[in-house]
Amino acid sequence: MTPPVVLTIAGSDSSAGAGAQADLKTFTALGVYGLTAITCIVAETPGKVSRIQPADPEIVREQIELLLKNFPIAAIKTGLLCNAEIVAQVVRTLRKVKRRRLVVDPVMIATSGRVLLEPEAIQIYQRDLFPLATLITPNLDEATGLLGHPIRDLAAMHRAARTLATKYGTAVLLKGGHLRGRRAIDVFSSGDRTTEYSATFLPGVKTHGTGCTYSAAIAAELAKGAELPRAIAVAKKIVSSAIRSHFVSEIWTRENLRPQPTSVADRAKRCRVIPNRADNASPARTEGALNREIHSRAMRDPSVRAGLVLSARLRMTIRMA
Ligand code: PXL
Repeated sequence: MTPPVVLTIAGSDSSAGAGAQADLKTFTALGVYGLTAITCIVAETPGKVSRIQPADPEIVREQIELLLKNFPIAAIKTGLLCNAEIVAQVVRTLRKVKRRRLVVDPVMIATSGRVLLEPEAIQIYQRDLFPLATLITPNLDEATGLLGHPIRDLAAMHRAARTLATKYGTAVLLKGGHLRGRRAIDVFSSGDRTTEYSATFLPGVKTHGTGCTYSAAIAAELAKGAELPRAIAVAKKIVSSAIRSHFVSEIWTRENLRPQPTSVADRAKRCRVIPNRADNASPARTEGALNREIHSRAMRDPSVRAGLVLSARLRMTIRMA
């Protein structure tokens, strides 16, 4: 059986945590085949955009049209579209798509706070792109920009999601991660219904590319035939697990850069893996079991696997130095 095909129209993130790279990793993890139409090249590290080079709008159009003609694309997502000309070109090509399943992530502001879209481009989003979408996925900053007033609590999120759904004639998933409560709650509105999607908020994790991963996962699930509410529920779980695993991955990297590991109990405490009684009986086994536990946990998550490769490379470099 061939896997469903999903297209992302997005920017390239050199640090590969966001943008088309994050989308592709998510598609692969969810068992769909990912295609890309690149809109711009962003030189950046997590949290710091250095430079953005837009692609020629014509090459953006050509990538999309070529892919639409040659692949059975089951769902599409848009990420960073960079400027007004590219947004307009994307709208023109997407209007021609029949039976469109389109997730629009209105990437307007980077996590670092950098504004990524000019006002003219935002106007085209609102007038032309949003009405073509199956779902739009603004975060609180983006929704605040679209509505012109701040959204301070959950009740205001419900009102904002409903208003945006009516205003643009599309379903809305308003992401509330930025509210900084004990739960990370998102509000879905499709005009007639409003649903909350909730997960534990993990403070202190530096996130980069979670919005991209979230919308890519929704598009992947839609391509597999899921209805919107189910696609969002699956995607929310994946993003939360990626954020949790990222935490494990950071510890893993730190631990493996240590020249002399400390005691097993100490290591276990730091790794938040409590050795079981049988392991306690034999320190040598505990060390190995602990490593295997951390490793197998991390290896279950593809984004963490990338972190592990990086940590292995760092170790090699340190040994060679
Ligand atoms: O996370 C937003 C985002 C999306 N796409 C690209 C980016 C960024 C953030 O910097 O670089 C390409």
